[in-house]
Amino acid sequence: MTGRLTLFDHAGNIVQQDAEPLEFRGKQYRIAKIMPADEHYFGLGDKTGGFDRREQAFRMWNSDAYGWQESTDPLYKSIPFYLSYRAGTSLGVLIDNTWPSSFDFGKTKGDTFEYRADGGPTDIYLLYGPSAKHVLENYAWLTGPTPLPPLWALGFQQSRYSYMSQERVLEVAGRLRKDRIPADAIYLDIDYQDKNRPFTVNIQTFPDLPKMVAALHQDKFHVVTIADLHIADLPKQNYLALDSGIAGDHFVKNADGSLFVGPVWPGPSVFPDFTQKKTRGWWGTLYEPFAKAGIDGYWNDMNQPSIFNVLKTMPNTVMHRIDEPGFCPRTATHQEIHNVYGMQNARATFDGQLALKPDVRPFVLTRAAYAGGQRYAATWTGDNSATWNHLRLTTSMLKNLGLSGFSLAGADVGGYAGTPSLWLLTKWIEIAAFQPIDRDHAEKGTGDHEPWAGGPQHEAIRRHFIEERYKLLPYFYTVMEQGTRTGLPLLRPLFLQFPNAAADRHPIDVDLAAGGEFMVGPDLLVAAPPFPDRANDYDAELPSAGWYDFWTGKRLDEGSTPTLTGDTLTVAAMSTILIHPELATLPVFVRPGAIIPTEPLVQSTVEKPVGPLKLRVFPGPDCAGEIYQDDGSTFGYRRGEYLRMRFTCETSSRNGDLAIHIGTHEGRFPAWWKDIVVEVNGLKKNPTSITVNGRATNISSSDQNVSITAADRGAGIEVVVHQ
Ligand code: NBV
Repeated sequence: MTGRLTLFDHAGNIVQQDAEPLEFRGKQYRIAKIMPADEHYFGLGDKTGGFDRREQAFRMWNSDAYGWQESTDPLYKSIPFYLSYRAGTSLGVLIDNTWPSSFDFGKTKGDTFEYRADGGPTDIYLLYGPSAKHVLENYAWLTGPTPLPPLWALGFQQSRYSYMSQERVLEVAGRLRKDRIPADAIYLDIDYQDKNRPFTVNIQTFPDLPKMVAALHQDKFHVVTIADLHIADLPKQNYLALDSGIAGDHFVKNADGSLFVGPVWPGPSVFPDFTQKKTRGWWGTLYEPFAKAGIDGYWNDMNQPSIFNVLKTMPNTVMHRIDEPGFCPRTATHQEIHNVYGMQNARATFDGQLALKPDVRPFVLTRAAYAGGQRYAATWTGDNSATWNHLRLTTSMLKNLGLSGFSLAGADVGGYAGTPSLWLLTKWIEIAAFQPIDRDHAEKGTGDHEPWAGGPQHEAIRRHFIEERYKLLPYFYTVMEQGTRTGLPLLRPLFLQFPNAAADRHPIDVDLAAGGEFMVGPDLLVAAPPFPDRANDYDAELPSAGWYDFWTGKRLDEGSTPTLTGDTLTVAAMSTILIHPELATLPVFVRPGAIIPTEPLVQSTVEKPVGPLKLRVFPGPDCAGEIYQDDGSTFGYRRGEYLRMRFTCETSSRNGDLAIHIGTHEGRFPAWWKDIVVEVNGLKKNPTSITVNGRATNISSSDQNVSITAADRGAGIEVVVHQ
């Protein structure tokens, strides 16, 4: 027995093979696997260093990485899941071991993957696709999908460390409305608290939190407050979070049984023992006054946990108690629990919200996480910097987070540390408008970051992109809902959607020409510049022929912009286009065969759109689309209060007519619209007529597209564009 594993597929091909036998040294062990030369590796959450993990090594130890740069590792999360990808075939590997460990994808030994752990019980799951989509579906089945978020979480969010007073919060919110920048959430960072003590309010600067929240609700904002886990060690001072925690024995202890105390923002602090069910239950109750004040979401920061000591966290010897159904009660050292501590914190917050408001979908934002943490919280990439390089890094970080189960993720827009230049902030807002969490956030002491910073010229561009996001919300939300069933993330790499784009079936995202690209759902491709600070022209790769320009609706191979420069990868279907970057524009392309639902502009998701649903039809192969709607906040959809419609289209090979099928209304949720505008893009010539359910109808046309309006009674509509 060597403990050496070889995995075959049904046809007898080797899928994965250990390079050397399992090796043990005391509690430590090492796994070594062969890395075929053409295999690529993705996942491990938002670790930096490029999209493909090949030739890189990473450590799993959740760390407060303020000021992190491209080479910094470890960061805030440990997600020990990766996909290997070779010629279109993918295997998912989850090494479920919470202990400190490392993944080395051939950095030390060119052709060998090495996993080392300092110890720990380990379950290894090998999830064979063979498609990457199937791997993600299996991974979601195993660790849980990202749940359907409240709709407002997909809106624009405004934050800063910190808006220092109630007046300032209202002023920022008011300015967003006055300047007509659509927005849905505003954040309160630690300074709203009394001396940085979690679950308190500074009544000097926030004299009436419920009143402020009510005013913000009135103005169609949602309010998210930070709620860190370090509880100030202030006995006998009527600090409820501490007193109730002590009374319930909810804090972690040193090996000698004394309370572990460590310094954080509020001074000496104690830390909840989140691996106990009863402690998570107690933690949830601390939110009650905030829920009563109307707070809509919570932000769990500093949960690596961060401590201002030499170790920057708890010593390994601190003891946690594991006590919950399904587990044998025992104690565990911090060394074992560290990497799951933040996830258990987010879990306690999420479950607490459900207990307080059982019919409201919770929104939690967490900095630390472990595999499966997506069940409880959205996440962000921590304290990034206001530099062009950090803007560039967001793409690969968010793609890898999406492949690691976290569909709801973002990076601080504009960069946290430092003040962005005006163009950097503008470009960041442009790109982030297409990323799942769109939250503008900044560190204390930095210059203004809000969309109006720098004057009306920049504000107009930023507004335009945020507006575009709002019009696309039906599409974003539909893709999020699909993800709850398929495990597919909103922001995704191209190879997930187009595994066969290249002749050798390599993942095209690793090509230089695709360096800045990402997909939003199955149909939109954002071709951000691979180096956004460079003014040079760049190539963007499209995974098949016939793509459309999202902004104009024109088919690329027929329009004048941009130039096709040929076919670099010998695949007739794939194309490379030359893009001349402009600071005020962002190339976005649409898959031929997409039908994208869009809505009339609103200033907040609280507003019901006024006007028709617009379906943007981009004829092509596998033509299909969908819209999913519900009340955006409750679990009513589980009781049938949702609306789903499916769309397809096909072009007749006989006469070139384009038939568009608009499905019936499924579910009981009422549509906001009465009419549907069907906009058909990329027609080669003007149609002779368009019929709706067999009757000729009025056509409006521009030089890019033709559209018709049809009444939607929910029974299905047939539109035929006669050529
Ligand atoms: O709560 C203050 C900040 C917060 O704004 C930031 O987003 C977190 O990542 N927080 C870190 C603690 C301060 C660290 C310097």
